Amino acid sequence: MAQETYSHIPIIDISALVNGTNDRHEVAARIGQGCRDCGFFYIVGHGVDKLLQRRIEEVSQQFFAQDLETKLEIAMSRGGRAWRGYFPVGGELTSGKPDLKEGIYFGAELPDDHPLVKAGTPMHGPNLFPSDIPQFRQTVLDYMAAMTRLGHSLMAGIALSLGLEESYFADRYTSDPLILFRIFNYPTPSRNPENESTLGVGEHTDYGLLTILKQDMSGGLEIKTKSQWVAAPPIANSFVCNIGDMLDRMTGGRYLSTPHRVRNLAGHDRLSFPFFFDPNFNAEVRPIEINVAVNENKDERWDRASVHEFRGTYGDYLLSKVSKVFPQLRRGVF
Ligand SMILES: O=C(O)CCC(=O)C(=O)O
Repeated sequence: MAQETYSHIPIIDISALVNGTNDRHEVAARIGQGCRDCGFFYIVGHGVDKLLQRRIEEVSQQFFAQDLETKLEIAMSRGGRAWRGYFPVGGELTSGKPDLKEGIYFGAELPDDHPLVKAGTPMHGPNLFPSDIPQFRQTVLDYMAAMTRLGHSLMAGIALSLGLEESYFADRYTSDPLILFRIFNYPTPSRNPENESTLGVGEHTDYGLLTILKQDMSGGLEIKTKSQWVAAPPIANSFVCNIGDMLDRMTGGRYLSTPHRVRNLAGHDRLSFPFFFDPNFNAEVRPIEINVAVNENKDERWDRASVHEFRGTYGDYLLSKVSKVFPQLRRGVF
């Protein structure tokens, strides 16, 4: 049972980082502390337009309120190798079991004649947008642009927190980041859950560098710190940030990729908007310091896999993960 506390999760005002003032070094130090202590932190003072946040909520509510047949007009099976579009409740298996959520996957909007798309690179291509909600497309594109800017600022802060030059990640991994954006709708678990998981998202860690999550006011996100599940409840106009497996790998386990899950106990649908700011698909992900003692935790990890033993590009890592959570789509994509 999760405890109703978020005392372990720091709330950090990042305005100095966003504005590039001298105080950003203190902000960076607080971020570093959060990454080491629990791998999660809230941010406020981020400067993301409130109207844009309201718009993304509104178009998402409109989308999910439609009947299944209409939503399936942009089904993921139509997104091909770009891995985009809608999946219905039970369509994603985060930790081997169907999640109690429906959602839409987006990424950088790339035209069919983009070289990476022409080359058939998985996870690259055009998005699928509903045709009957006029503001949907532009709102999602505006939101992804705002989150990408925020991701660059936060990664500069994370670099400073590690004693690196501010542009460390941008220079090596994120000048052209792989961005993934998801909109999830979590229905209320049924009263008779015998054949149904009550978990909106099963226990997992995120795959890349940094996740920036907007959640509505329903609650339900839980994180596992020191084997104990702790609630990460909503705080108005904040985002929840957490680091992923690649930053855990790069830092030799000093910055934690912490397991988390979602249970919607609100009694009504819950909306969330995770944005993943990750290394370029073709970037080989290497430890920041070679020969440093690695804090290996594969025996405690949800997937019993070592992020430190992994060798290869971020694309290799990502594809090995997503093909497990969407097994029915795997054959069409690879
Ligand atoms: O919906 C949430 O609050 C979290 C979603 C999540 O954990 C994920 O997409 O990795």
